[in-house]
Amino acid sequence: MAELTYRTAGESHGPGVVSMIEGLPRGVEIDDDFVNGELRRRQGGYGRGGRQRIETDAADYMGGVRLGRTTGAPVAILVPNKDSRLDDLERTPPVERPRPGHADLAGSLKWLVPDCRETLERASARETAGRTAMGALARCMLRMLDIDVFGFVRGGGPDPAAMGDFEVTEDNWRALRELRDASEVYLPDAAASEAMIASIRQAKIDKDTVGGFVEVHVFGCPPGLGSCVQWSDRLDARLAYAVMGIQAFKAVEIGLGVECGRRNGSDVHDPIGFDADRSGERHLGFVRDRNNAGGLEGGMTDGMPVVVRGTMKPIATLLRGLPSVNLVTRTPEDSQYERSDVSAIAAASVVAENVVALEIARAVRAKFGGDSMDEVSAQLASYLELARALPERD
Ligand code: EPS
Repeated sequence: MAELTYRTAGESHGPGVVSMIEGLPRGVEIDDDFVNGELRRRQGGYGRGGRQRIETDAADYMGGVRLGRTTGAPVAILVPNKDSRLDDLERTPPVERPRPGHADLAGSLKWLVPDCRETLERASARETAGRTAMGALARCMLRMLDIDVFGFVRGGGPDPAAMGDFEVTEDNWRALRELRDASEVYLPDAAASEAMIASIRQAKIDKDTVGGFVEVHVFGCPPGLGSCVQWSDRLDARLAYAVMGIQAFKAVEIGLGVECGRRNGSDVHDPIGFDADRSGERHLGFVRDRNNAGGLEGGMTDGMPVVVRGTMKPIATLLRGLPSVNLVTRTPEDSQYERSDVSAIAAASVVAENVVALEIARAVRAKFGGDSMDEVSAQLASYLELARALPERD
């Protein structure tokens, strides 16, 4: 069926992260190097903790794949955990001093247990290995339709110099991707990258943590993905849902985002032009000289690149602890330390890139239907042809 859904199960120190994605058509060519490359990138980045030296994440397909291609059946993926010790009570001791900012306290109250262990095991961002693998698979489908997704870290932390000052366009994103891949924090601006690394290094010395901003750009979306007819089908809403659903995210913006509230309409909305010579492009010739809308108007793609930005708070596990309360004695104590990251912003950019891809893929499946990649490609081509002939119709 053409409805794409995706779910995960698994704890940070359980046997593994299990994912299931349903609704991919038959015939998606799985690029193993790409999928496993995304999993490796998610494990990386300056400021990561000791766990990533233990794990070597890779996708193990348990269903829905044959001879390197999707069959149209649900795809089940296992990313095994090497640091599996959930039932070893000595190695997974109780956590009774909740970390402010983590799921610990809310989960303890929700499930009525003074030990935060089970809550934190599932709340852990280890789960994002599953969404990354599924998103990478969705991108294998999108690439077959000439839709590309590019994510990176824009900056973060207290130092203003740790913000990349560059524009992302259809023409420069591949070059930026090389710069990103040369940066230890996945920030495609050498000076800002150095400043951000310095902030993370200092935070480590101070037993503190660092958050930041990630950005995802999607190139090649045809117009009309998503819908204005029902709130839950608005693609901007779905993208916000998906990005906000990443652990530790506190804000999501589309295009100009929060800045829209400070400007008048003439300074926000993107004037529409028409250039017949460019009707072969995904915007069908309806050109814009800016993209404040972030490629989404009325909850639908307009043919311009889709631009999503997310804000990640600093990791809640501070080596120096924060004021908290012991859930058993109810007396004030500092929060408990569990091995963690000083910053996971680089990893978060990989997760954001891949969850955005999942939502774009979901919208593609909803609009073009079909059971096989051949059918999806034919439907897309036929829709673009009809849309180009728009002035001749009615
Ligand atoms: C993570 C693995 C975890 C944490 C991190 C994400 O490993 P461990 O707890 O064994 O050190 O480093 O989890 C969190 C940020 C969190 O909030 O729990 C991973 O693989 O991404």
